[in-house]
Amino acid sequence: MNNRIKTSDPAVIALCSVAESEGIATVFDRYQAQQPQCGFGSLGLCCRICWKGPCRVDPFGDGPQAGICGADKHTIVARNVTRMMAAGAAAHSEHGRHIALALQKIGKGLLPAYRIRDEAKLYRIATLLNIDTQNKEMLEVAYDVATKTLEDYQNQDHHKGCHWISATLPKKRVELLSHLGVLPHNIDATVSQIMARTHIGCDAEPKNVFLGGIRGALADFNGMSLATELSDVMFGTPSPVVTEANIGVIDKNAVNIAVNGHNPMLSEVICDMAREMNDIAKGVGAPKGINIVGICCTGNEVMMRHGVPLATNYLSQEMAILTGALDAMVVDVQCIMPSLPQIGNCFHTEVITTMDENKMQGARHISFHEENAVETAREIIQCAINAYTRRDPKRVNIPNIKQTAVVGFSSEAVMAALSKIDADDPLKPLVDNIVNGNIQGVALFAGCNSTQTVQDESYQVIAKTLAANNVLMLATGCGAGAFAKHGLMNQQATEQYAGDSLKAVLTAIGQAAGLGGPLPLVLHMGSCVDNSRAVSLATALANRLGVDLCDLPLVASAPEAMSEKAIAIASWGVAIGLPTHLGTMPQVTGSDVITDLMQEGAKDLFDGYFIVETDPKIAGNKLVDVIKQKRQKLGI
Ligand code: SF4
Ligand code: MSK
Repeated sequence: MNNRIKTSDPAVIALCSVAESEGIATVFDRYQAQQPQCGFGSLGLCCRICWKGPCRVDPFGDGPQAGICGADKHTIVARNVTRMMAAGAAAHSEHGRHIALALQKIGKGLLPAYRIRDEAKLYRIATLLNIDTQNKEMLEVAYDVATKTLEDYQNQDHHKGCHWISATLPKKRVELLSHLGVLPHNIDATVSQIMARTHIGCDAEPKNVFLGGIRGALADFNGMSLATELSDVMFGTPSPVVTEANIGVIDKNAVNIAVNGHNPMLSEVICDMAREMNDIAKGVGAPKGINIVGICCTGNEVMMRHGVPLATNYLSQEMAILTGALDAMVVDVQCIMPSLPQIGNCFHTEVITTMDENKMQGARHISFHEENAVETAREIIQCAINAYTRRDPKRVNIPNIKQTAVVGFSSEAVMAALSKIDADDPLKPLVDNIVNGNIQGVALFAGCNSTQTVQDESYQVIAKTLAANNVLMLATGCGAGAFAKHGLMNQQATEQYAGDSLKAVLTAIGQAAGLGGPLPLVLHMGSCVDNSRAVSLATALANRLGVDLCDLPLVASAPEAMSEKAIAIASWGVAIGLPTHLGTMPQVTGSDVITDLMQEGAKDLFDGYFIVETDPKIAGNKLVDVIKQKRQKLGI
């Protein structure tokens, strides 16, 4: 591997050579250009909260030990990380608000492009939220579910927690969080309060600031839970589907359109319209018509619901354009590199922004609103078809690298598979196999890609360690993308890497569920907003056993955590009682008060804690040890 190109993905390595020969800078070049990165920032010791700053605290104790206002290193670090959690909560919760508002409009019959695709789930959610469904039409129930959901953005009563947290976490956990004063009552107010309390001259008690951040992280959980569940109602609850992943899914004989970002509102309609417009693409000379591929979490959304192949994950999104065969990249929100239009301009690729609050210099903007979703999707697809006619075949270079992936394991899909073994008590086979040790524990992989590590490598190393130790694995977001691209989300991987007892269980369930073989080694649970799916499953397990989440042999791992959303996810993971591994260094190590709080302090408060370990081999072993300790404590 070229040391400059920090990836384990052979397709990325191949396309970086194209970039190099064409003189195009990629994320890896910009990473190099940033070296050495600021030590103060890396430790979280730089404050830019007011214009007297920036202020920096000397980590070696020789220089200044406080900012101009007097804030010390602990306050500065606490404020910085807490604001990150608020930004993560805002991102997921804006996504959720968009979905909830759309469902409310569907309930009023105002969005003809959309419909309720999972009616049974709508009614289950109504029951969960204590909504009376007697004598109501389905659309009325949809309206009521959306309206009650939106109360989580509006409630002003501090004594009433958000509906979705109360409905989705075990009762014991909700009581603990309430007792600790970290249960959000309103997503927007929680984010706003964090911004207010971290303004200059406000909350300067580091632990108090950090616990305010934890409340923000729990607001993040609330926002993502409602986004996930209501998306299922509108677009269908995922069930297992076989597809492919990595850059080889781009097809030189088709008009290739990549959907990138997070929000499925537009990409769902693009998938529908692509089928309708296929012949137009053939008419301009693309023999295979239109080929939709996914990137990042919009990619995960359409992959798990429609089997749309995944081109790549976050860090390598530029590579899709470097194939010379991508005709359009359509982006919505979050984790979209601002470099894309520049690279698109080196080829014929149309980079199209679609959300009015998320534009990029140099991109074409086609404004998306649900009311005109069909027209917008058609305009975008036509734009891609036009671009195809400008494609230069001599510059097409698609590495033939892809892997089979079986994706779409929503918690409902997992329960459905288990019910094939025990229809009366679907959780029993899982419980029995955890108790008898065939499954030692469960690990949720979440999070991103980061240039701090070698792209996708830690995911693979940790997963192979856990698999050999009979740990059942779930994955979301760009972690799921990594596993799919590297062939760890298929049945062969189970045969190759699972420990004997895990393999036997995955085979029994897979056979019973009609997959003709074992379940994949790592179960794909969706996009990063879908981390709540794993919590639903864990809550069902905890409720079944009458214990709290922290009592179960569950761990979480974010080997390449990078975004503010990932910080928020990891923090609520800790707050709900999960030992949570970070494989990248969080920007908090400048304060021992905060690092202690994230480890020992959090353990005392939540029975969950952060494990920071950048070496994936050691991290895998540490997670296995944590699972063993949990089992011992449970007496199993
Ligand atoms: Fe400096 Fe205080 Fe202003 Fe931060 S808030 S920049 S530490 S003066
Ligand atoms: S896209 S937040 S890099 S998972 Fe969900 Fe991937 Fe992380 Fe963005």
